[in-house]
Amino acid sequence: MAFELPELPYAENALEPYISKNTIEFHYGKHHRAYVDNLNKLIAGTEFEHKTLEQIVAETAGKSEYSAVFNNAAQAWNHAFFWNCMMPAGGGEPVGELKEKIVCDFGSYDKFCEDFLNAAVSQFGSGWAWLVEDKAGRLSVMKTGNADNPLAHGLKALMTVDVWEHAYYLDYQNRRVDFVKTFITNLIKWPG
Ligand code: MN3
Repeated sequence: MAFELPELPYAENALEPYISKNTIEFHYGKHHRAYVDNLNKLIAGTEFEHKTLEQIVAETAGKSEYSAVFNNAAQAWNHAFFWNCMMPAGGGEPVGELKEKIVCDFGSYDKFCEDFLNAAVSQFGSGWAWLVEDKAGRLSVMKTGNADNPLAHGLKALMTVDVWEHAYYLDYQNRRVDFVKTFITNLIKWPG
């Protein structure tokens, strides 16, 4: 049974003017699709064929002999998660319990934004910035390179931004900082 490209939770132009339809067409339609297609080719007839994406990521993380499977499985998971971390007219502070936990663990929502922006901008080369929760329920910000993600480190991902150049270059060129600031202010969809 092969993995399928999950449907986008909104139209390809729904995040304009912050992320263009052109970017989504390439990012979702080409890049995300390629990770899913490559994974299906890599796992056909192997022990991973009937496992979930989460299982494949956990079981191949850090194992060099499975690096291609890990990279494509993790990127398939990361992108499916990322699309659901954004919505039209999103952005701004979360509410309720998540807001309270952010204030408790970061000191303030503004401090969280500062830490998240710093992680996203300082990730050298391709990767991701994340809001994660550890097994004790404590929140923190992390950055990962390439396909790496919190699942591979036993952490729960709550929110992420893709900082591979393909995520922003058509709209923001080299201005990753402007893309991430816009993501925080206008695009985030908080969990729950
Ligand atoms: Mn991407």
